This record gives sequence, C-alpha cells and structure tokens, in this order.
Amino acid sequence: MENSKLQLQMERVKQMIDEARAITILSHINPDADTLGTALGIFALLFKQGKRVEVVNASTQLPKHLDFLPFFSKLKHKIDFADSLIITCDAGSLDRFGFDLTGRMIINIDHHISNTFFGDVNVVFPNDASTSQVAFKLFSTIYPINAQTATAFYTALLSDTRYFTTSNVTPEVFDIARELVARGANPVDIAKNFTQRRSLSSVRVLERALHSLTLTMNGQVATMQILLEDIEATGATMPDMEGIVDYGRSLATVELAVLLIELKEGWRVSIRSKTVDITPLAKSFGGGGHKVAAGFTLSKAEYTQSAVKCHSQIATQITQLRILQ
Ligand SMILES: [Mn+2]
Repeated sequence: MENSKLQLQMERVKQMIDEARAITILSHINPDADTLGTALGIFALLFKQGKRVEVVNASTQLPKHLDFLPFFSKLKHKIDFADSLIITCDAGSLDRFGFDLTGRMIINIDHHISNTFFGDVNVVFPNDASTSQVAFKLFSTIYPINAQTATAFYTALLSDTRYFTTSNVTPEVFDIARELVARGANPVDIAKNFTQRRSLSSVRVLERALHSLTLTMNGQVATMQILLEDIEATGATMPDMEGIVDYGRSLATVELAVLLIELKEGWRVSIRSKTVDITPLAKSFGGGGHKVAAGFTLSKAEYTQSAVKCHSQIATQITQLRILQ
C-alpha cells in the first residue's frame, strides 16, 4: 500500500517541481544531521537539474562538524525567493521552521509520528529511520542520485539511526545505505566527522550535565539539567548539547531519561525512553517527536507554575502522571 501511495506522490512531486519557478528547501530550527543532510541532498539533486533553488535554515547556530556536507556553505538564514515552492525536511509541524509560510505550496517530507500533515503533499513515513530514507525513496526514481546527494543522505541516515543501532533499522535501511555508498558516499570519512571532530565545549557541558544526573523511581528515571550558567561557562551551543540525554538512557535500570536545558526564554525538555511511547507525553506539553525520542519546550512561566523547584521532581511528576503509573 505504501508503494502505490508513494508512486502517486512521486508523480505529483515531480510535477510540482517541474512547474515551480523557484524552490526553497527548509530544515528545522536547532538542526541535526538528518534535517540538514536531507535538505542538502535534495538541494544537490535539484541544483544539478538546473532548478532555481535555495536551502535555508532559520537557526544561526549550525552544527559545525557537519560542514563537510556538500553545499553546506550554501545554507542561508532567510528566504529570498518570493513565491517559491517549499520543501520541508524532518519536522512534524510548521512552527519548527521559524518562517511564515502562509499561502505557500508545501511538500512535507518527514518521518515523525507526530507530523500534522501541513503540506499540500505529505510524504511522511513514521516507520522510516530517517527523513533521508523517505527522501531517497521519493527521489531516487525521479532523479539520478549523485555522490553529493548520496553523502548527505547517508550522513542523515547514519546519525538518525545512531550508527545503525535504533529499533527502526530494517533490511531496507541497509539496502538504502548500500545504495548510497555505491553511489559515492564514503562511510569512513563520514563517520570520522561524527566521532573525531567534537568541540571542547561539548565535552565540558557534558561533564556538567553528567554531574547533575539524578535517578528517581527506583532508578527508572534519569534526569539531567544544563543551566544557563553552565552554557555560559562552557561556551556550549545548542548543537554541542545534542545527544547528552542519551547518556541517561544508557544506564541499565533506566527506562526514561530527561534532559532539561535552561534557555533565556524557557526550558527545552528532551526525553528518551527504551520502550515506552513518549509521544503522548511530548504532545501534551505542545511538543512532538518519535516513539522513543521526543521533546517539548516550557516557558519560564509554565515552569514556575509547576511549583516544583527540583528538576528531578518535575521529571518524576511528569512521568508518574503520564507514563509509568
Ligand atoms: Mn529525523
């Protein structure tokens, strides 16, 4: 069923791209490798087709270790094309892009189960391991996959599968990875950019987060916090803090890991579980994500209203109320 639906979507997407005078490819704010790899991979495809295309991300802080991605230097922070066709990558809702897209034609490419189907065409496969997997299936029969696109899509796949270790890694994932390597992605070079190019700030802020680690509910819930003062002292950027929450989940007794990051305007809450579906929890706080990886933000007012001073208490309260009762 997925295949016949995909076939129709491919025809529609090709027609929309053929008819578009200009195309804007968007990735989500606080970008990760999946959103940027997918966006840059599609950019490489359309650029080589001679299309008038731009690739835009609203965040000014981009993950520096991803600067090896083809066309990384083409990333802009504002949309220059007026009536362009929009292609969105790897976000479940429009507010994740940071732009007013009212009245625009949108092709929504994603794998979040919380996706709100905001596009005119919605190519959303929640069982896929990365948005680049969705994009590969959508585009590989329309356009030839070049080495640059293969590099970008493979990077996205490697990152979102945590090096091919997540529960959504299927034979299809390896088939696509094999195809991408055959078309020019270099797995050794790409892996080096993830494992051997960390910033010192990312390690220093990790040290502080680990120091705050607290276990509650018989060791089932791990909570960590990063305060504004930690961010200021270490010089960490948002990309430097990606993946820290996974250290909580790595513990044997832990079912649920929570990381609270204090921002100037509120708190960013990242949640990971081993098996429990945490999307309802994230949604109940206005966020979203995947079954075992989700998040939301709390304003300072919402956080204060909870009348709980200790971060581990707020996590316990959340989990007792909504998940592990
Ligand atoms: Mn993703």
